[in-house]
Amino acid sequence: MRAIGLCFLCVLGMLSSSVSAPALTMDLDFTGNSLPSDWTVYSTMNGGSIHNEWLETVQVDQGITIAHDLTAPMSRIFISYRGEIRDSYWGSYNEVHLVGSSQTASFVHLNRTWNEGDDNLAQMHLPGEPMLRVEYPESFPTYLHEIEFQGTTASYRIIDEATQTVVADMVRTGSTLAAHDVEQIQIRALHTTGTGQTWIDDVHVELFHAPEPGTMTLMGLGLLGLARCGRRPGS
Ligand SMILES: [Ca+2]
Ligand SMILES: [Ca+2]
Repeated sequence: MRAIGLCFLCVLGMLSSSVSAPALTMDLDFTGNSLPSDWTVYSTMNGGSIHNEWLETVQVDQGITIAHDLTAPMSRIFISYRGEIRDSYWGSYNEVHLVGSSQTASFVHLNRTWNEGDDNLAQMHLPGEPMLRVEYPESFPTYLHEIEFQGTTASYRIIDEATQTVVADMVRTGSTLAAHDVEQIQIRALHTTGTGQTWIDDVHVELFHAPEPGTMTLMGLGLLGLARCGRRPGS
């Protein structure tokens, strides 16, 4: 009877520690040109603003950055958003930065003519690793961005929303900044030269808590207990 009870507790421990629902889900559509209370306007440049119910910058060094502070260490961070960049000499940017106390992981999509010619460029930079870059012919549809950071591995995918064409798909591991080190999420739209709106909208964030030491102990006990339960008496 005692063995059955122990096995039950072990299975319960395994189940409770393997559930992976996000601890927090956030959706920002900028309705009313406002932000949820746990997001702030981190900085603006030359009138960049929440306008037309999205993050909007039009031209000549306009930018806006919004930020959310994480209240606990996260094992996994997932962010998606929709955005457009524009033809620009110095650069038109959609950016996400995952900021730790001294290091930042960056996920940047831009167009620029300066230095390297007319193309779009996706960049993923993890601290301690060389920057990953994907260049592809410039075009200016709405792109869907998907960013995932788990442990020390990150991925960044950019998809042409209308045609569902994947234009960039980068994965890199070995970041010296781990997901549980991230203290703040920053999202930025920036436009330096050119005309037309650079914008970001429909931001979706999923945050998964890092397992607490007690949960890891419970899971370890669960594994140990299951091993014992599976052993025949006297073996
Ligand atoms: Ca919107
Ligand atoms: Ca260009």
